[in-house]
Amino acid sequence: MSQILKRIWHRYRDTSLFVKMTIGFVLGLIVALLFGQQAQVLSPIGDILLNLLQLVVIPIIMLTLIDAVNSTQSGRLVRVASKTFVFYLVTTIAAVVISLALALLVNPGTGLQSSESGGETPDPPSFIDQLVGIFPENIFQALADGNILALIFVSMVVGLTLVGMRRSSDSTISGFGTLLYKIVLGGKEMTFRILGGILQYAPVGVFALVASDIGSQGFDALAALGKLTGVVYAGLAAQILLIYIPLLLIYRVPIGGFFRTAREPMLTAFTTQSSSGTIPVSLKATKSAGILDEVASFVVPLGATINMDGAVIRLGASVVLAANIVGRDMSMLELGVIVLTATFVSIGTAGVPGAGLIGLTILLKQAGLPMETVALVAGVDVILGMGATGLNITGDLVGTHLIDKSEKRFSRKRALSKTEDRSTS
Ligand code: DAS
Repeated sequence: MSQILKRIWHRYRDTSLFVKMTIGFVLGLIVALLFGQQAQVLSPIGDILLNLLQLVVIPIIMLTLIDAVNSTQSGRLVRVASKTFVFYLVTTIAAVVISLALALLVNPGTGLQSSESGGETPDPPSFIDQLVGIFPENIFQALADGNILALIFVSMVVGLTLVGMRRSSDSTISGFGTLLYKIVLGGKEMTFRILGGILQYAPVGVFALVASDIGSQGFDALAALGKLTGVVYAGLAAQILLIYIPLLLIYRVPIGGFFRTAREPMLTAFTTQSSSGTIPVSLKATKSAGILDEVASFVVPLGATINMDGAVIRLGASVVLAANIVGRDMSMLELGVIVLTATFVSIGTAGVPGAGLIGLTILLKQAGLPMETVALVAGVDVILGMGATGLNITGDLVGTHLIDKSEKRFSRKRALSKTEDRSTS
């Protein structure tokens, strides 16, 4: 008996994670269709997966970033950071523009009326508050809040301090530095091993999440908001086809190779609806794809926090829906303001399930549109959130691949010019 169980376990363990997760996804969909609301009983099994992924997010971000800062030159760090910000800003603006253009073409929401109240509207976090929040007064509070920007800041400070200690001319201090760095490396290895174990549970969690989330959402709302859902999914596809794939081609990143690396994180994001929970899976994928550690460890967590192309696509389309419900024609100026506001709202939106609805509340308030749309859109939140989160992560991974490619080119060029200098002197 134990031999049979062992064999089944080995078979399961050796099957690719993507295949296992796809099977979990399909089975979850079948259960949702068969049992509808009743499938919600499975939600604790899915919540365990979300919790386990969140459990390793903080140590993985901190340890990989501290290691990256220690194994790279400061010039590269500054270059990577600037490229990351430019890439994320440009692709997010492109995403809102695509979504608004599609939504204005199809006009979702005409003929619809919202009935329920959207409830209290939270005040949008100001840009200054978000900026100040990057510098935490209490590291434990920042960790407990899952404040990833603060975490990135603290990890960079710790990493740079360790670099200074290791280079110190005082042998005691450099000894401490080396010891602490070894602990970081050991901790990183340990965390990735734990993640490997968690991912064995992922297919079961994915099955339960899909069954309970899709089952609880029901399909009536989908029929009523079919146009909105169609616009959002068309926008997600357009972002991949018109922005990501051309960029990958320009940078000569093989498309097949990219999607092979990205498919596990994409499926994890799609099924868990959590960009932040997907960070460990993305980092594992980029590691096995040979992406520079110093690139992935910075670009991936930052992207999961501030780069939300999928979220802005659903925000843009939902705003047009809200305007159509009240029969308001938006001017070019209003649309321009929405592009900018949606970009900032997405930067401040947490990478957790349902975050898109909070972002929408803030955006509608800013645009002076009816808050009740939130209650209406909530009917398809899971369906939209799945696609949006999947694209959010795809955008982060495209950025990671492009920046990795450009950094590798830069290093090659520099090495070449150094050899030329040496041979001419
Ligand atoms: N769930 C959010 C995320 O994790 C995106 C969204 O809800 O739009 O990225």
